[in-house]
Amino acid sequence: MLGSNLLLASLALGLASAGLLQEVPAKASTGLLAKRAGEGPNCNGPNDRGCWRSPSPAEPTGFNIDTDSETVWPSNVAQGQTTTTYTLTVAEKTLAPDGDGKLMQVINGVYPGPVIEANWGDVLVIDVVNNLTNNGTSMHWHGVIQANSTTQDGVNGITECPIEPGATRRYTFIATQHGTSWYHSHYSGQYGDGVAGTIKINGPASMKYDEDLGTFPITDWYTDNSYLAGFKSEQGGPPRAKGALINGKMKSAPGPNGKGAYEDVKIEKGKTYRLRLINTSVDMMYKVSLDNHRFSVIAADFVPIKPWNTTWLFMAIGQRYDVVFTANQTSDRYWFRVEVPPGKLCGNNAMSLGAGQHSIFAIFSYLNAPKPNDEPTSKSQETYTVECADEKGMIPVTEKNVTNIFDFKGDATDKMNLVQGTRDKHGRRINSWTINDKEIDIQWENPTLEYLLNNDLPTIQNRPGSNIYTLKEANQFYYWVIQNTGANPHPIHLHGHDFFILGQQADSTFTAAMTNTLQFTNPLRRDVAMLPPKGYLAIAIYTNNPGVWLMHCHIAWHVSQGLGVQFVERPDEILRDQHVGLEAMNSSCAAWDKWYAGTQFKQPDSGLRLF
Ligand SMILES: [Cu+2]
Repeated sequence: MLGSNLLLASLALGLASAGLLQEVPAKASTGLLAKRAGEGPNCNGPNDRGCWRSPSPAEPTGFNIDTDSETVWPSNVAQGQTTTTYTLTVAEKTLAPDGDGKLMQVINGVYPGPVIEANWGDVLVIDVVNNLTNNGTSMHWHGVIQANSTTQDGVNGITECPIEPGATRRYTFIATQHGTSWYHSHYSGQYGDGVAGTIKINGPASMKYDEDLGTFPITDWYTDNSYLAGFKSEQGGPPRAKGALINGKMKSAPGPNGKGAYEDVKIEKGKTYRLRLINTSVDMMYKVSLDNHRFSVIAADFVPIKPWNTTWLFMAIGQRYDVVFTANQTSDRYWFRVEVPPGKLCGNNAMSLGAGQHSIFAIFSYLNAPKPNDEPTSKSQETYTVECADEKGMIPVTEKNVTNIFDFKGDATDKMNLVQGTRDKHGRRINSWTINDKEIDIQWENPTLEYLLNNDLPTIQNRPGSNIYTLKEANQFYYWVIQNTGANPHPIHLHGHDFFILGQQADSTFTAAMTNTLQFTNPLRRDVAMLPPKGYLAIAIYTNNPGVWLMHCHIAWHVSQGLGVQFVERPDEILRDQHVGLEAMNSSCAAWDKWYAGTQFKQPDSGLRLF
């Protein structure tokens, strides 16, 4: 087991002052909530969600929605920091979330796994126990930037060896950001089979609300287990999902013949609610809405934004949106709708096949609705633009500008050319994906951090399947254009950072002459963005967090088939400044090697997630 009281103590000591990361050069905060009244200790409440901790002699500026949570967070005991502990036990179990029994791999016997809840700045100590029979595991905390704690990122083959059956690994990290996210296995098919749960970090918000309804994950649901679905995807294209689970529930069809049950959320007329939407799918993007109600979006992934209003909201895999809405309609029951935009390679779902087909549903029910047991009769009030593309126009609360010195060369220093191939590493004819002609193909038992620990980075850098890009310089912007040569849109996810989205354009090949079309002034930051079909995604990464960070497509089949790269950021500093060191790396890898030598179940793919 990694971690100890000693490590935890040194971790707390190391955090005596707030803010560990180099701040992005930024303008002064926008002062969205500069004038607020009635602040007191623990000032967050229905009358003031912008406040988190009032100014005091010990904390002259306090903590609020204008605080740049990428660089500053409440971080010692005097500021209310506590240690929050969870144990997550992964095991096989047959569950029937849609009414049909299916052998799953789940956490603590339930799906979704337990909500990990903490306050902004808390230390999270999470023990992951592997009680599976024939599989390792490895737990990733999606969107958590792991400030100076790349060792805790939970990616087998990159930051750790997998946890073998019977073993426990302790993850220790700080909730430096606030908002909504999820955690999931990065090993084999486990996340599609149920090894996933949600994360709720309490903190300030850019808009008032009365009550927090909590996390609301949406995931595609298959008859096949993940291994089989992934295999079919590789051989012949992605299989059709039978539906989608909303907060772990679904009903196969409206009316008396449907199996399973809808998620049914109770709300009270006149109240304003915060709802934390998360797309936890393996192969599906959605448009979501709540009939007759309007959403104000207040956060994109872990980044607070100025309230952005909509009725339909696009959600890529891995993305989160915190939304606020008011129960201001006739007391009744209303459909919450989830649809896959048809004809755009956004996913293939039997419950959402386009116009005239019924949606994937949950129910929001007013407490005094006249027919509390009937299914809603509400209708969608608006249509949506049919596209598989991110929403546009969201503005981060904390303004950060990207230095505009981007001189696009179009070579491997700033371009990633994505091509769909037809061979895997064994030469079999299948779907595969290359970036600059290479598929990622990590080795579970030889994580990149182990090479660093053993002072042998060149070996892993030169290994073709490692797909490593080295970001040497500290506190600089690195610019990347990901160019999509194919018709499939891809949700691109970065570990260790929120990237800046400089541009996204379908059906377009980026050239140096187009640099002046990019947005450098306070662009949206987040950890998942869509790469449009036959187009490009231009991003900037600010190197303020030494570590080894995976960037990959969050369609599980695609990362399985090679769609990923690793950034090795500031390699000389990675081992120096970690909160939790690598003392246990060699022993935990030795334990994995011993178990793996005796199992017949070997790594069949890129090693990342599927299958
Ligand atoms: Cu993809």
